[in-house]
Amino acid sequence: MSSTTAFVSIGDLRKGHKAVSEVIETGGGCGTTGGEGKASCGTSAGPDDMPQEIWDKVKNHPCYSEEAHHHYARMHVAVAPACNIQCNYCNRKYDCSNESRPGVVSQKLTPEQAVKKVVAVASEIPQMTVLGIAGPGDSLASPTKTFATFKMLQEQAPDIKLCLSTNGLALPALVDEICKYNIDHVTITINMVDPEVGAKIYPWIFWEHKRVTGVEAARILHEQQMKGLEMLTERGVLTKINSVLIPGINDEHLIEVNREVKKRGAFLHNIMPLISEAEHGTWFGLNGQRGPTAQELKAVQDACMGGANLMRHCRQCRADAVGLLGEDRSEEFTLDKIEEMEIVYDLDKRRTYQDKVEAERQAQVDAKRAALVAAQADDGVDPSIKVLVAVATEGHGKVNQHFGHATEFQIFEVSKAEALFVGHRRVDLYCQGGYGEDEALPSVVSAINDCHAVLVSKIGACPRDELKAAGIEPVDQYAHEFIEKAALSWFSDYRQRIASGAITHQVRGDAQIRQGAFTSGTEAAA
Ligand code: CLF
Ligand code: SF4
Repeated sequence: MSSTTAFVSIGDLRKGHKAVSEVIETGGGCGTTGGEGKASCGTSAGPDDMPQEIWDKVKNHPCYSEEAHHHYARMHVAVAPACNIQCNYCNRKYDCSNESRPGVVSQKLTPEQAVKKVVAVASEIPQMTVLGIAGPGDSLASPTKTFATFKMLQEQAPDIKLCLSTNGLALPALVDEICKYNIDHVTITINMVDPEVGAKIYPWIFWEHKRVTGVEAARILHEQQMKGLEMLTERGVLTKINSVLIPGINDEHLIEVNREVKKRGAFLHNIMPLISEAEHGTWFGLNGQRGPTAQELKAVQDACMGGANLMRHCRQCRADAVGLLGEDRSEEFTLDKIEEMEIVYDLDKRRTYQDKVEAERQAQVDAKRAALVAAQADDGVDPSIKVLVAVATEGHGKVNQHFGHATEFQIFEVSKAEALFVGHRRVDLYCQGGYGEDEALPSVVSAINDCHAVLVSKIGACPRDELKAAGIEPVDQYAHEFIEKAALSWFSDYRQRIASGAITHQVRGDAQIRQGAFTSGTEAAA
């Protein structure tokens, strides 16, 4: 750590510690400024919670702002094929698990093809505000391709924020290059701060032209990750840490990881579930290493509360994902389709559209505030009651999806004090070809069986009955309303029913599902 630099997280700023601007001043370097004052980040923070300069960087980044992810899209371009380490959850057939999900193979692009694709997407999807390079290998193991792409984009699409994800091994040597291209957002995958733990995750790294194995490999990787994080913090780059939760290997250890990355100025910590199936062919998959349940994931995330701020809305995107988090429109933008498109990059049109998005977002914030005021009225019911609510949504922050069309539910923890996004649960599609798929229903119910209610725009009689039988209330009366408002309104109604004696509050059990989708793979290592 530089002797002139104090590392602080945004959470520290709220408590009155040094602001990012001070860190930048003492550490020198390029980039951004921060400011004094209260700041937090958390996934749901808003403009009142952080310095304006930081809010400007995160407000339309769907990963760095939970609120933004309802409205703004990101895209990845797969220009970085190589990797310089081996993770036991990667079998080099799938996209990089720094930022991906299994079972998909990216169309690899040259930097020129990538830039063409970004401009095409930006002209079709004006709310696409962030371009990330996240594989399919490691973005910094192919620095020439990665930075050539960023350089061209900076010139051709200057309003798009640039973002990259890396395992961190090559990071310290490339931090200055990152700053040169105004890359404001960097993700480092950090699964351990103890090389003994690391040796169970990384069999080898490729370092200084040699393959290094075991604890020594993990030690070098750890040192490079910490150094890279410190250097980014010194320069005011917002750095998010992704950690893969591997039960029995780093579950408890991630609390220490959270503490160490907070000390070094990490902006967000995103703890993601490992999925490790034998058919993926990874070392973990073939050796019986399981992924965490939703409950295990939430328990580790909850144990980290109060440390580095947590991101809980990650969708583990593939390395060529396009669209809102949780949706993938990459099939609409394959190279042959782009060739046939008439591409006009109209900055004014993009700005006009984004102004409308901001108006909608403000309406959502206002609706939530009003609902919170109503929820806080004294009703004589235990004020500490907290419940989980599942929500079917297609975006725009609204309850706007049919139960049968949902492939995931957003989960909100609702109390008198807040409606807090705490994760999402992937489910099998219930409605297929216009008919309910009864075989899918038990798995959907079990995925949300720790929730008291499911908010949907519409639901058929059969799933309605099944949900009720499982003790989950199907609710369609808030169709097309903003999610937090709907969740808080339902909760107020729920409390009134308790107050009137119509129902009694029940504590619900755990969801018995594996959470998320995660392994990956990639191209050959260097
Ligand atoms: Fe991509 Fe990552 Fe940038 Fe986002 S994804 S490089 S920070 S623009 Fe986001 Fe996707 Fe999760 Fe990554 S949801 S996998 S955290
Ligand atoms: Fe690990 Fe595979 Fe990503 Fe390389 S490409 S960092 S081996 S997951």
